[in-house]
Amino acid sequence: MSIELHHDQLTDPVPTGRQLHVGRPNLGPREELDRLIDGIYARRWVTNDGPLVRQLEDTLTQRLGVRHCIAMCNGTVALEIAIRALGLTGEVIVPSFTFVATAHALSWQGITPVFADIDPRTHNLDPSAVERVITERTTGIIAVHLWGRPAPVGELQSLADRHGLQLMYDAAHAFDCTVGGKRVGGFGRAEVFSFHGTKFFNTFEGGAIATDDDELAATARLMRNFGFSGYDNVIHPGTNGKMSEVCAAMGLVNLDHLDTVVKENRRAHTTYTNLLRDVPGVSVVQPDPGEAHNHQYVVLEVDNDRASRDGILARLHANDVLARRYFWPGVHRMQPYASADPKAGERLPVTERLAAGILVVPTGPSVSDSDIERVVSIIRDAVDGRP
Ligand code: T4K
Repeated sequence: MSIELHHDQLTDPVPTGRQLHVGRPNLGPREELDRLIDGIYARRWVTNDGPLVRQLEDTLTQRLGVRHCIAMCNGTVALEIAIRALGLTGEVIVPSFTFVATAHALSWQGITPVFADIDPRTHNLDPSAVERVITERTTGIIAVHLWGRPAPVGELQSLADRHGLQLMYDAAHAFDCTVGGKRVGGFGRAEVFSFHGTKFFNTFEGGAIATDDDELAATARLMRNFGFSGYDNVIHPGTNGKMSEVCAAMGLVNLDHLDTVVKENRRAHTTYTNLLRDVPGVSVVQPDPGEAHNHQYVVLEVDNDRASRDGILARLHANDVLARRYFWPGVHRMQPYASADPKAGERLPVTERLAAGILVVPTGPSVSDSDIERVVSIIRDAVDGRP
């Protein structure tokens, strides 16, 4: 396969230091982190199942209401380990409208991701579309709780049970979100979180597998540390998926301040919703009522018949607002998937339409209401065709 490298002017603007970003890290107080780092220095224990990682795992296990939470070096490796620990092979059904890691975690280990279309309202896997692509090679489904909105967990579980398939979740966006009042973390055989710096809850880099399955948890723990059971006893294939102590320290600090982050995220979401209400062709995606939500992303849906998503994006970038068109163009149009199945788009009409119309705008505690007023006035000018 030949590798095509290119620099896209629209999505790779030159950094100026004045920009408003999507994905600004939420960092808890420096003094609290310093105190934990002092302990790391005192113990001279920096990784390999250290005390801060264990403390983080215990805290997360309780918070998520699951039996096990296994901290990992990042969400992608956590996905790879969960996939392998579940014994998935052959074909696994995933959405294409997601970050590429969902599919890469499969193809990296020789499993074929098969893309199913999504629900136009929720942006999550549509169970009937999933059912249409099941074959005799299918062994599982990985659903994504996109933007933190939980996938249809009940319908997907009955579908998986009916066809004898494994079901797991990519919960990278859904920390502290609920479905039917129950926190994401305990659905399917396993749920995988990302604690990357850009996420609602971050450990700089990090991730975790949450599960109620004792055997799966034990296997994942072995796989995370090269399959070691004791000092020189390797009893399982494995890799290096360990979280470091400094990452766990950041996580422990950040966990104590998530209430403030969610309040600020909600404030920003409400401000965008109110200010964009009368802008034709642009709407703010709303979470399900009555459920807890982290509001990590403010997602705009642009109706390209009435406004131009890419026109708005170019105008925002020209004004130092680094909005993102996540998850353009859809994983099925990325390599190696585009070459493997060039016609996949024909069975993914909703994915194709949404990928062309979504815009994610800067939010979070570092984005003030007056920043949002500025962002919205740029959007309004772009839609109205004003220079
Ligand atoms: N599954 C799903 C559904 C995911 O969304 C992700 C990750 C994964 C799995 C895999 O989890 P990890 O292996 O990453 O734990 C970013 C993140 O790197 C990625 O974690 C995330 N999803 C994805 C949605 O966003 P990029 O390629 O957009 O990153 P980048 O470098 O362009 O940064 C994004 C924005 O954040 C920019 O506006 C700059 C800003 N930023 C970023 C960093 C790292 C900062 O302001 N400070 C920072 O330190 O992927």
